[in-house]
Amino acid sequence: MLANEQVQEGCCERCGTPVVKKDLTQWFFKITDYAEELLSGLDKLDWPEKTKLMQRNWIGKSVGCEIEFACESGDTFKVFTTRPDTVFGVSYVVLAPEHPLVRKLVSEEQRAAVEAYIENTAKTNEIDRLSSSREKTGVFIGHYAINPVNGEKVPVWAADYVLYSYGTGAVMGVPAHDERDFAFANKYGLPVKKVIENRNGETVLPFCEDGICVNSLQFDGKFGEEARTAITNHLAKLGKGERKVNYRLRDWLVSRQRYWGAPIPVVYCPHCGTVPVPYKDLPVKLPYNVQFEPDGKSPLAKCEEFMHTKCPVCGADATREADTLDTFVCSSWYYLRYADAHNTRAPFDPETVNKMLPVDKYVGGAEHACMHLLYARFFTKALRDMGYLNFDEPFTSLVHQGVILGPDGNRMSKSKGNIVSPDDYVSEYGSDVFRLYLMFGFSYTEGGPWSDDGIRSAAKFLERTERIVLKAKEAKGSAEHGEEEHKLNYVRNNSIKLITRDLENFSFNTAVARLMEYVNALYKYDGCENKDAAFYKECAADLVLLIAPFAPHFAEELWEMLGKRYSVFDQRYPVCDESALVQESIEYAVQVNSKIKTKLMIPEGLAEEEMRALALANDAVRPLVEGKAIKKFIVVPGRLINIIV
Ligand code: ANZ
Ligand code: ZN
Repeated sequence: MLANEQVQEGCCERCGTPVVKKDLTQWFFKITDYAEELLSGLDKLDWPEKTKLMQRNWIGKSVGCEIEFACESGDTFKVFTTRPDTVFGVSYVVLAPEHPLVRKLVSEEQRAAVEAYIENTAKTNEIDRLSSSREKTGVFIGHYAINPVNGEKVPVWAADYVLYSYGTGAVMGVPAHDERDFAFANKYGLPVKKVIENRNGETVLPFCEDGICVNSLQFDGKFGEEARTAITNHLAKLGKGERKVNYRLRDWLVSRQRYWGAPIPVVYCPHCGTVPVPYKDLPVKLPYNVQFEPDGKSPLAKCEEFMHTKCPVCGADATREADTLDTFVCSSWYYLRYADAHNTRAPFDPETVNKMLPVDKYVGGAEHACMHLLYARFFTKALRDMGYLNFDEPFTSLVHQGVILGPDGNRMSKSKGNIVSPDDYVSEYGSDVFRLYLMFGFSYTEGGPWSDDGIRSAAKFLERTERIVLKAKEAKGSAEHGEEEHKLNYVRNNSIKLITRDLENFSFNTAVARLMEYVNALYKYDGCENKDAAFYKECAADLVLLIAPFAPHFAEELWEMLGKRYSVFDQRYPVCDESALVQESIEYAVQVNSKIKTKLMIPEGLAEEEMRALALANDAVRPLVEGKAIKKFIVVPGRLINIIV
């Protein structure tokens, strides 16, 4: 998993153990081995589309072809292209200035210019080099290469718009069909040769879309993908090319010259080279006695007691790795430790973790899209392949929370002076009111501006809730169940049903709105002359259970006040009684052959099919219709059913 540059094989001089000797460079994780799986795995994740797209772009898969060009010197190099269908239009090739062939092939006349160009390139960064607005520069190296499809001699240039770290670090220049190459060719007077045409015949250069091949010998007339496949196959037959998939994703450089971070558990022995710290000596702990002068050196490198150690293989004096790991390394697997936090023998026990995980709902900021969320996915896959995990993805479902803005609608910041401090509100209103407002005042995934009015109305709502629960507790009476009870029971069950659904969807603001409706319904019932006190208390108890996730301390107190057993959180969350949701019933007169036989309560809005079943099954009707063909079934909505047999 760990890779390090400049690898040398060797053996420990004392014990003969084969070891890998490496220079003190930096450590990488080989995340690129997982590029394809990290990409394809996204499809099955329940994550925001935007975040998945960011990861897709970050991984940056591109399917194309590597084509080999031979030089006059006999050297060869490969270019990576996504447009092999344009290979007959190559009028020059470009090597990244860092490409080793540049110095090797450069002619005597061009040497000084090329050296100066290489030196200049070293001062620029990748982002600038790739910028499309930046003027393209380059230098002819005084050497030529041969186009493998037509034997044409094309000049070799060095230019910094080609990155050494991507693809093969070399590009074929096709000015007629690539914006960048077009600008470059115009600037340096290189030929522009059209090899792709628009279907409608009007081809304005540079023409960069898919089109029909022209000036391309046997490939003339082929279009887009078909042409690319045919030319790639042709090149493969010549032994000059092959299909190739490239990824933008780079290996993960994890070495940091910092104190804060997990030490890299590696020891350098003069005899054995690079030796991993054995499992029994893990974790390597950070020393306390460190100096933090900003002198560009790792703080650990200056801590003698940390640095000096013994080689775990041969016991000789050895030194520790002075760098620490990128802190994203820790956040890539902390979720596994959560499931087994008290384990003193190992980071986690696979059996425990496999039972509990993956995480079925993960909440975090969208800014983590391409770092934490990608690294954690990589770690999960790597640990799976090492036999520790039996799942492929760490977070099955992901939600990004929104941001609470300052009252002025801007992101809170000291410089804008718009910071809202939770502590001030918690001490004035309590944490439950604060929490309830956060739930009610914003869409969870969108956030929005803070409002003092909003928090005041949250406080009022809890007061109103407390009063109605008290009233329910004190209520008297044992009224028969009638319309009022029916109505309240409807709102109660409807609230349970919709709040449960809202909670699952992270739609907390609508859930609180439904709680408010339910409280209103309770007040309405409280105004009734005759009440069923037992039923009323049941309804109030459900309200307390429903509100508990939003205002936990408050709910616990109300629960106690109702005389219920501690704790409100040990109770079952209310479950909707679907039968209570059946709409009000209307009395229908039921006739058979136009003579009234009975009366029937039929729920409002029932489909005719179901009405028919109800009517025919009725005890007064069944004997009269059984075994007979029903000629007509007449419904007068809200009043009457007439069955003609
Ligand atoms: C010839 C060509 C003709 C190209 C044409 C495009 C259009 P993506 O999709 O990002 O992978 N390229 C290849 N390696 C490069 C490097 N190291 N630095 C800069 N550019 C590089 O882009 C692939 C295309 O980017 C390749 O296809 C190559 O230009 C360029 F009409 O090859 B193309
Ligand atoms: Zn050793």
